[in-house]
Amino acid sequence: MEVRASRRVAALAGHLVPSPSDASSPKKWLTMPCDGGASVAAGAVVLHPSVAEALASGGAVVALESTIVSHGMPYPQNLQMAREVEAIVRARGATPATVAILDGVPRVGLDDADLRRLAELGARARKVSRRDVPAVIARRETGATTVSATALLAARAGVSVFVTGGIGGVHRGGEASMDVSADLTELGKTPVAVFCAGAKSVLDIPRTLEFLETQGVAVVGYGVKEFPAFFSRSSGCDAPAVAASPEQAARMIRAAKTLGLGGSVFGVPIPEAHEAAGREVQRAIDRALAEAEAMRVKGADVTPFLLKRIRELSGGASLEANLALVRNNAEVGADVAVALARLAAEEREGGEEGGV
Ligand code: PSU
Ligand code: MN
Repeated sequence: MEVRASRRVAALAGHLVPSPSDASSPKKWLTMPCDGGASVAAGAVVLHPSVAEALASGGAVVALESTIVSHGMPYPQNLQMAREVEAIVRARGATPATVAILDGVPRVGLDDADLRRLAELGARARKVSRRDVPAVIARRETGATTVSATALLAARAGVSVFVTGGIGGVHRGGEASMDVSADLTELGKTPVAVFCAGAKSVLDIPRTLEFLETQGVAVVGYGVKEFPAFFSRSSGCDAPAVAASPEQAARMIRAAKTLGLGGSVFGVPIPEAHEAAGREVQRAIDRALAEAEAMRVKGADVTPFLLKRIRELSGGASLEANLALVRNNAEVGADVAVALARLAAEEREGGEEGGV
C-alpha cells in the first residue's frame, strides 16, 4: 500500500467498528496499534471520521451503495452522480456514507479520492455481494458493494438508512434458474431501510414481491400505493403498505428496530417529469433481455449486462432518468434519516408523542 493511503487508514483506525463477536470489547480496536491496512483486523469495518462523529452524536446518516457507481453508470457521469448524491444528503442535514471495500478494508464513508477511484475503475472493480465479502477482504482487493453487501456493512456500522437507485430481485425465469438477488435475503435479516425506485422490469416484479414477503421484508410505497418499477411509477403490483411522510417512514423503521426485525424497502417512484423518458426505455429493456438470453449471460453478470445494454439501446435516455430518480431517492432518504434521528432523540428523552 502506498504511504499516503496507509497513513489515511492509520488515521481512520480510531473509528473501527468491531465485528459482532468482539462487540463486548470495543476498546481493543480503539487502542490497536495501526501502521497501515495490514494491521487492520480482517473484517473490521472502518468508519470515515465524519460518519463516526455523526453516529456518536445521534446525527442522521445515509449509507450509499457503490456498485451503482462502478457498474451502474458510465464514467464520468458516475462520479458526478456519486458526488451530487452525497451533496444532496448533506444539504438536507444528514451525513453521507458511501460503502465499499478498499484494499481489503470494508469502509463506511469515503472521501472524494476514494469515490474517484471507484468511478474510474468502473466495471474493473469487483462487484461485491454478501458472498464475496470474506474473499475480497482476505485478498486485499478493491470492490464496489451491491445492495446486499452495502446493507450488511452499513448495519454493522450502526447506519439504518440506505439510498440507492434500484434493488436486485427475482430474475425473469428465476423460478427455474434460481437467480434471486442476495439483496432480497439480506433485507430479510439485516435491519436497514433501503430507499429505491423499486425494481427494474428486467426483473420479475410479482415474484420479487412474493419473495420479499417470504423473507419478512417490510415493503412500503413512499407516497404511492403501487410498488414502483424503476423507470416507471407503475408496476401493476400494490405495495403492502404506504408511508405518507418522512415521519411516518421513520416510525416504521423505528418500530422494526425496537422489535428486532430485519430490513425494509421503500419504493420511491421516479418523479413524474422523468417518467416519459423512462417509458421509452422499456423497449430497450425488452431487447436487452432477449440478447442476454441469446448470449446465455449468467449469474452476477446478468444485471451489469442488462444495465449496460439498456443504456446503449436507449441512447442516453435511461441514464438521464436514472440520475433523476437517484437524486430524488437521496432527498427522500435524507429526510427520513433526519426524522429518524429526531425520533430516536425524543425516545431517549422519554418525551415521545404519537400522532404522525
Ligand atoms: N439495479 C439497478 N442498478 C444497479 C443494480 C441493480 O437498477 O446498479 C445493482 C445493485 O448493486 C444491486 C445489484 O444490488 O445490481 C444486484 O445484482 P444481482 O442481480 O447480481 O444480485
Ligand atoms: Mn443474480
